[in-house]
Amino acid sequence: MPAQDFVSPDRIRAQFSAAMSLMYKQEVPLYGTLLELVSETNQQVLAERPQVAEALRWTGEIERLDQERHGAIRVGTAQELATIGRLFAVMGMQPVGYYDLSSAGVPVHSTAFRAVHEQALHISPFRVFTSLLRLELIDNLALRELAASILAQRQIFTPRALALIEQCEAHGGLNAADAEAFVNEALHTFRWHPQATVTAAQYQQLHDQHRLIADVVAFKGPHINHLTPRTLDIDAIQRGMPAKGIPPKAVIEGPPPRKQPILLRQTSFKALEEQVAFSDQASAGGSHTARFGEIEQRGAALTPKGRQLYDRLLDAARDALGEVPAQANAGRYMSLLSEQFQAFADDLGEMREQGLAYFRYFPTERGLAARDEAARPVTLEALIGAGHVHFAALVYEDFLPVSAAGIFQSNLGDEAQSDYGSNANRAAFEQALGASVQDELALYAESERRSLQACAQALNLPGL
Ligand code: OOG
Ligand code: NI
Repeated sequence: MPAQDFVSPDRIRAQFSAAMSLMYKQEVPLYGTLLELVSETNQQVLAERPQVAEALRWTGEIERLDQERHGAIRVGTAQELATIGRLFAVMGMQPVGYYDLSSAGVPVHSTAFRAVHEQALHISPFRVFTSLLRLELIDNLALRELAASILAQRQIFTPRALALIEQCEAHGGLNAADAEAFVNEALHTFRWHPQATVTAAQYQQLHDQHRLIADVVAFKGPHINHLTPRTLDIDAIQRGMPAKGIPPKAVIEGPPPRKQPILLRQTSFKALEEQVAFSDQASAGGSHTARFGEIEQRGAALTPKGRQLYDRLLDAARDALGEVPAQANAGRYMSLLSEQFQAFADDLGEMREQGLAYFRYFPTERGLAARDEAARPVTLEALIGAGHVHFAALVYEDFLPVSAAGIFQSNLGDEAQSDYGSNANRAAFEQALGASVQDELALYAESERRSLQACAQALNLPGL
């Protein structure tokens, strides 16, 4: 088949993201309510804060905002992870970053599947935080074997999905009809199955070890456990949730409120209690809490220097609090956080001068008008000073391990604290995946470099 008949992976991803949103709205109606709140809030921010709208117009994020969301799944075996990686590759999603959650008492390690080029991200920024269960961290050998044998029996992909993945790999793409079929088939892997694959007693055993183990092992597939829209004002959402009947978690994860948002702020609402039929029951007699809702606000991607500062300030706030942030200490935690982050410049110009964040650079009309003048400025600083080049923060496309741990915990219930030591094992994760994960910082640096090159070219300069 000629390659021009193939649908671009970015379009397949956009279709898949929309289909997932539709499915999750049906499965978890509160997600639909949350989408309405996010959309109202975003409209209000865009209307009331023209500088926010302006910044999003420069980067093109304004066009992707309404369809921007991430999801999360947890798989049980290396084979499942490797195949999910191939499924995501059909949609142009690659594994980026390694997250160790064991140190936070969750027996998984994870990556984010997402598009990596700014043009692809512009078409669809859909990302999926994907965790692999680490049975090797469970010290109860009998339970470990039980879990492994249950997982070995399930097939989380439909035969047609597998065939279409192979076809895509063999031919280099999918045509429109096959792409549509692929989206429908892939959805099955992510949907909720009320029939468990285990007996009520087995479920209880798995659950008693760790609620997350039951969630991964006891069902037919890795149901999507949340889908997260992007808001422009997470504090407004957090305040607005109760009035819509959505109970938020106690604290917003990530940095404190700022004029210039950095990285990622997240809040979520508690998991639903869902009816489950165990394999020794004819009808739904049990229940399981798995799925929840989450909201995110994204800001500037930080350089290694900025990230180190972020990590240091976050640690200092948590140390000063002396306990895990929760309902009872939420107010104190937020003020400690704001206090610490006084040390993090809150002005884009200063953040750039101090090398704390990544940026995208754009030629301005004035710059373009002067591109052939002999006396025009030629260095980046002079071009910015003369208004020939505009800069905007490069948006963070990834996740944060401490925040992710907080999201896991709020969903698992605070009683589920376990200790797995600190067991990062990126090599084992990559071996299971059958590929290495990309370095997110290198991706941001490349994106920034491409924007400088494009600027130089547009302004008729040899380089910047
Ligand atoms: C994933 C939790 C992490 C995030 O946004 O940080 C996450 C999970 O609960 O499976 O989604
Ligand atoms: Ni999430």
